[in-house]
Amino acid sequence: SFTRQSYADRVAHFGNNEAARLLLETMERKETNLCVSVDVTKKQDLLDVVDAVGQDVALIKTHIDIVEDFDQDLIHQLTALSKKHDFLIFEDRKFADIGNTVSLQYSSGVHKIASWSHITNAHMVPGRGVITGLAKVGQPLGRGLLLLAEMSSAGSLAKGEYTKTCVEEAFNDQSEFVCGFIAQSRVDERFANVGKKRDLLVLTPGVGLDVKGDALGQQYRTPEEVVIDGGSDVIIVGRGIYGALLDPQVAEGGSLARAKAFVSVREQSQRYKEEGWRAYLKRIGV
Ligand code: 5IU
Repeated sequence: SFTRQSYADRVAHFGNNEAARLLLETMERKETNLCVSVDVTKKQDLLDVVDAVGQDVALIKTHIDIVEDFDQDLIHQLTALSKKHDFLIFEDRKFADIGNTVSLQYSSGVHKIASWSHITNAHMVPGRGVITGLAKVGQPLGRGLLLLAEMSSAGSLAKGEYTKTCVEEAFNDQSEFVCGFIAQSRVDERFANVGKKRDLLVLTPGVGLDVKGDALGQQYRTPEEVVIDGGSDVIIVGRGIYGALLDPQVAEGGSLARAKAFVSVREQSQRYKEEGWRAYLKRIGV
């Protein structure tokens, strides 16, 4: 099973996918399987959180379309931070249209996602054209695609036959542009018989140590549950790390309150980094 192997040993399994190789190499080099998801709506907050957690992560996940004061300089600065701290960028765009449309959404518009995001993701609702449409743009740039095989939210429809088809499409993607899944479990092992099995990454959101969920259907599990029991390769953590920044006192602009919030952000990102890595070492038997 690939989950018993080290990240370093799995690099060679992704000969046709530069983004996956870079991610695994970064995880090994920095000893972290943490991806921080930064869902904030102001450019400076995004950059400040990324700078604060950068040293602890292998990957930063963005929702670039929620940033109110987005401009090209944000991409410039985000890219500079990814070099400074040695991490990759994952725009959580969740493409879900016909191939022709997603290729335009990926390459063009205000955000030009393919030009700066190493990894993005897609729903399989449209059928396999969504993969070929995105591959046309992303593959020449060395990008990688994750299929949304399962979701962390209550009542998700991504289950059963739907999840199985995602695994089938990933195994059958000859181009190997698909490098893994967003999922809550080792879906490639659960459905190992649906195609020609190859190594794929599993990245898992819905990770938190202190609370069980939020008021809008999010459900959290711990890094141990996700990495050891679930066999996931990357933990994706959002508010569990930058939550202190959402305190109304910080929003009101007190610089002392903001400085204190960033102390908490740093502490939490170190905490999740350590928990995730410890779980991984236990899994591979080190
Ligand atoms: N996200 C999920 N669950 C999913 C998928 C994506 O939470 O199944 I697919 C996103 C939503 C948010 C981040 O950007 O991951 C989780 O943030 P919190 O850790 O703050 O809940």
